[in-house]
Amino acid sequence: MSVHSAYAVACGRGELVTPAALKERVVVAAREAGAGAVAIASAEDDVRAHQRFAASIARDDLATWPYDDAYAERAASPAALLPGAKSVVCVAIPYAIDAPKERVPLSGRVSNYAWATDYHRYARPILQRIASVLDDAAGEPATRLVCDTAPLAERAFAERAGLGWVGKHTNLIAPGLGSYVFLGEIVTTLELPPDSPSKKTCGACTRCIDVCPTRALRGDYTIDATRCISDLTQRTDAIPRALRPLVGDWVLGCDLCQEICPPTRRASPRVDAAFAAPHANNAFPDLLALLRLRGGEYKRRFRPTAMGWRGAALLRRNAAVALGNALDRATVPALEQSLVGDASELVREHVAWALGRIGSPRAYASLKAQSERETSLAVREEISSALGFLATPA
Ligand code: B12
Ligand code: SF4
Ligand code: SF4
Repeated sequence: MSVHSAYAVACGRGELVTPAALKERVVVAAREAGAGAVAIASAEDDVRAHQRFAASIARDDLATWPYDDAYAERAASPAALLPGAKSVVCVAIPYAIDAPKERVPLSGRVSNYAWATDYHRYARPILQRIASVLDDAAGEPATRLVCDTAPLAERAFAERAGLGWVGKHTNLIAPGLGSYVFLGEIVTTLELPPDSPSKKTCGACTRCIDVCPTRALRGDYTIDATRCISDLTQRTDAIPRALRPLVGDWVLGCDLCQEICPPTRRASPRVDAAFAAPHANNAFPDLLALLRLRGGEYKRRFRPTAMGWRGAALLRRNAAVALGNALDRATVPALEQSLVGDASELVREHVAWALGRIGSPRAYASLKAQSERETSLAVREEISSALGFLATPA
């Protein structure tokens, strides 16, 4: 009998511990480290999760992601991450904190998960603390940590562990904590008694589906991620023109389907102050300042947060879209400056769109002037489209 699958595993400190007692230690360590909930799943391959993931790839729901069927298969198999995996310890870390009270005019919205501490950094010590209990029991490394950092269908395993249920908005809802929770896992070669899946469901509720501005949620627990504002504001190429008006004032992520979700609204989890926005500007950034954002300030303000993943140009692009949607003629001079001076083609494209959407005589004149000196084909095409739109009688 291997030490990793026995009813009693040899503890690194020389004692014997039963799987049930080891599980108890894991639960205590998770609570002490700050997890809102912890539950155990068996590490057997999840055939249904693989099928659902493969189906979503086949529908092109994840076309903006580099996923293929081989990835989907790996994501459903903890043993592909850690050979000999027996159990997956799943934790939920609550992060939702009330929005700052002040909001300046012409500000954008950032999703709650990106206001403060980057969750990858926050989760790591929690997962390490739990893993050390298991490694210690095995007397050798017996764990692999995951928090959005490796191919693993995190929601599927959290659901199998009974941490909660996957709602129609496709987020895991943990009873008492709601869906504003990050997920993290410790895959281990040790056998721990698994917990049972939750019996709760969304029932007849359809609130998240009705509120989604882009119709990304189908209602059958699937999502077309290419329509989701969270994806649109994070993709590194152009946001499809038809979807830009629907992005509204979001400049990173979107919380609409969770804000409206009854079990999430009812929940009142204890949330670490590390997730509070250090300044109202992190939750509601000034759009004109964001349009001017450059490297130094970007690193200082956003690098410690989940807004700091994809570079300043992406945030300037998103500011341009939100300004286009704000339809405020007073922003035209600032947009005009960006159209002429922003070094990023991607940003200039979206600025051209914003000017076209605002459609004032000065916006028209700036587009016309830039159409004669613009060297990028993509931006010239965007300018033509904006001018064509403006030339169309209302
Ligand atoms: C790609 C990705 C995205 C994409 C695609 C999202 C999606 N729903 O697939 C985009 C950019 C849109 C996105 C957005 C967000 N994301 Co994201 N994202 C991921 C990532 C990296 C992979 C998800 C994935 O594999 N999707 C493919 C689908 C097919 O797999 P899945 O969602 O895991 O689905 C499984 C289960 O839902 C289940 N299932 C599916 N259908 C059904 C049907 C039934 C009936 C049942 C019972 C089960 C079930 O089986 C599926 C296959 O394994 C994960 C991290 C990870 N490795 O898991 C984070 C993750 C899912 N994201 C997370 C977060 C916080 C968000 C946002 C809330 C951020 C924001 N505010 O903007 C939004 C939420 C938007 C939304 N409504 O989903 C958290 C979710 C936490 C939670 N409570 O569920 C994760 C787990 C990261 C983490 N470690 O905390 N995300
Ligand atoms: S995060 Fe926003 S865009 Fe994405 S599914 Fe939810 S409501 Fe729709
Ligand atoms: S809003 Fe309703 S349908 Fe959507 S996830 Fe929440 S409970 Fe489920």
